[in-house]
Amino acid sequence: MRRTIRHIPLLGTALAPAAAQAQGENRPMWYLETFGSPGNEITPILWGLLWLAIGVVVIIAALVLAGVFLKTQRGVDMRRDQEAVSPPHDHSALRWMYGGLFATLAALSVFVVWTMMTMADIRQPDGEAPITIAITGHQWWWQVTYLSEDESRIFETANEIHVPVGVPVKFRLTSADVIHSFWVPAIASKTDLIPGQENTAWFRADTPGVYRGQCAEYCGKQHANMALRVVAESPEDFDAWWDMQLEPVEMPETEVAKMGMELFRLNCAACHNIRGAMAGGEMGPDLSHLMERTTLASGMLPNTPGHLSGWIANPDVIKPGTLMPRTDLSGPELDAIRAFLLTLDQGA
Ligand code: HEC
Ligand SMILES: [Cu+2]
Repeated sequence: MRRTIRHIPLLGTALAPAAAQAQGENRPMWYLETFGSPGNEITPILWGLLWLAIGVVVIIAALVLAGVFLKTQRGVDMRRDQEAVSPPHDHSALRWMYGGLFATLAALSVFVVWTMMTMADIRQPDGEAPITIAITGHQWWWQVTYLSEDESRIFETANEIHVPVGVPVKFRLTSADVIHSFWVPAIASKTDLIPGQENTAWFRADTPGVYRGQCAEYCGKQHANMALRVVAESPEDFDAWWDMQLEPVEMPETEVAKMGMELFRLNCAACHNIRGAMAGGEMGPDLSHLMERTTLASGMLPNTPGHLSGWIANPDVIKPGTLMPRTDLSGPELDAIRAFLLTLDQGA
């Protein structure tokens, strides 16, 4: 028993998949152990409340048991002594009630003060946050815009958010349709994305890795499939990734990919933009450098040629209710579009 109790604070470490321990590995939705701020400041409160709750249950259970047993020993035997049917008031019982009230107030006051101090502490990052990312929630994907004072360095991507480790990043959060909520539990708490309003948040990832996030406010049929990934990498890798995003995509070389590009322009560009290749709409995710993303459809599918084919042929079968329509293209036409999409890698 003692062993079990001693290990409970380490549950976070014990239960997380072993792979997550290695540097730069995938980390699942997990909030008992955090890898950055403000999660690092908030998680001790969670553990504190958990231990408090466990303590309350144990103490109450002990008191109830004590009450039961003490009562049997001291209790009145009504069969033998009819006079004692209503025992005299025992005012000493009040001591227990006042004691309990005081203990509750004291414990909760500690948590109120601790929570308020933590809230004040995490309102702003310690120091400058040099990077600002605007995120717009859509049913059911994340539009991600990297902002910069230098307009030529602004770009857009979707669903996968790269950040440098050790550097605070600010977020400006809004929604294009209904209320969503931005949540990457291993690094930060939730912030809602509300249509017509801009909320701000920040976080700093301290350990390289890929952290799974999730929309945390029910937003319709595919809410559960509105995942996101935070890729925390070294500042050098992050800068290289940003520079890569600014590269225009290479024009397709093969005949089939060229045909695919034309078909894309006709059938898909109304909703999808590809920087440097064609100006497109904003109804769907920006597909510039699509092949540099590891997943499709907001974390639903690994980004492989097979899944890409399946998705563009029949998005509604994979993600029922998705706002990407099925197009009436023939097999060869879809193959051509896929050949074009597969060229959207690092670029020149
Ligand atoms: C009416 C707008 C619309 C049209 C037309 C459209 N799409 Fe989409 N597309 C979307 C939306 C919305 C999503 C996001 C779906 C989701 O994740 O729920 C999406 C997602 C995608 C994705 C996944 C991107 C990612 O990073 O997850 C690909 C690839 C894609 N579309 C390709 C295409 C191709 C190819 C065509 C043309 C055959 C096309 N789309 C036509 C709206 C559209
Ligand atoms: Cu949602």
